[in-house]
Amino acid sequence: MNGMKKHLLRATALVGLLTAVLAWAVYRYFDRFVPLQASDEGAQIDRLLRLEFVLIAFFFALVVGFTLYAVFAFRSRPDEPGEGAPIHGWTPLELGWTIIPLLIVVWLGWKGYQDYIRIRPFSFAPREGLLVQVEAFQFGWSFRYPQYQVTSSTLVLPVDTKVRFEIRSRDVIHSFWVPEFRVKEDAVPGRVTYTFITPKRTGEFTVRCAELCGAGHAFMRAPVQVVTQEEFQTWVQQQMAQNLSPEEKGYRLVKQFCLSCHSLDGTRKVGPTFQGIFGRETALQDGSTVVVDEAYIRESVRNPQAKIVAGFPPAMPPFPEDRLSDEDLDAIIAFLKAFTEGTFQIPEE
Ligand code: HEC
Ligand SMILES: [Cu+2]
Repeated sequence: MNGMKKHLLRATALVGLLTAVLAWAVYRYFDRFVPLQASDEGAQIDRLLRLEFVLIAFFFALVVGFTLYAVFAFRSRPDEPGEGAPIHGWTPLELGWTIIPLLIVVWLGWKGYQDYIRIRPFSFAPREGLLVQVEAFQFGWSFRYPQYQVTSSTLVLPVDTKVRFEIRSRDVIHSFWVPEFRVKEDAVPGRVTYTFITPKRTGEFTVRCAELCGAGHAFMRAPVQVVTQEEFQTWVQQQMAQNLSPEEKGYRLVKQFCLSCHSLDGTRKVGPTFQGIFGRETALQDGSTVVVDEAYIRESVRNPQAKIVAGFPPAMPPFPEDRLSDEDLDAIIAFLKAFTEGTFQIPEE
């Protein structure tokens, strides 16, 4: 029995040593075996994965350590007769190696579940942060930012901002996956799935489809750019400007530059109202009249003193090109025309 104890001690020491070396290697080299970690959610997932690898290292060492030890310590020697005494069941050991792994697996399942609901809450999903609607199709991706009415084929995200993704599919099942963010979520036709990602470093990544969806599956990629929050705002503004119709753009400019003196609802302010302005006949101070057309508006903006409306002070400042480009002026004219004709609805704000 004394010999048995000695063997057990030595084998246990070997298992301990192997576990320590492997666990050290897991921590030391983990980063080399996974993609760059670029989101807060990814940090949680990596922590759990590392813990699992350490447990795996232990069980690997347990099996391999005892086996190796037995192979060397109990190898057959020339002077030894036949086999040793047979060993039959040992209930405490069998119960032990059933119950302990069971507890470990349940514990890991519980930890995984906690991380899962922290990353992707089931109910009362918070709507704070940025919302991005992802649409998957054979074979590509489209990203819509409903808060800004912007649609893009590149996924641009501000760093350190919690982003809620609403994921849809136009045709078959796809799966939204950016390996650096770790999180993955299926795009299922007829359903809206969702997930959350908080990018934590700027850089360029790639969205991949992680569900075999047809011949072009391998090419179903889209660029991801994580940028600073200021860069994101600039990008959104640019996209919004590109998306606006001339009338919308004109309306914004008028709101910005003109509505302090002109009204849209017929009210008389410092200057005449813009209500019904296009094509209206205006009486001028010098007794003549003029019909408001493009040329007249252009002149009124660039050189307001040229013609003064009767009954109003010559109080309008000129808007030279460095304040209002020709393009801006065209947009203003387009707006005033559409507004007069009733084809432009003032957006509610
Ligand atoms: C500081 C006040 C002020 C601002 C700002 C201003 N205007 Fe005026 N505007 C006037 C006044 C006063 C008149 C009437 C006297 C005149 O004709 O100069 C006028 C007249 C006009 C007229 C002629 C109206 C008519 O009934 O014939 C047009 C067109 C016009 N403005 C366009 C604009 C546009 C477009 C902007 C913005 C880019 C603008 N104004 C900004 C004060 C202003
Ligand atoms: Cu796909």
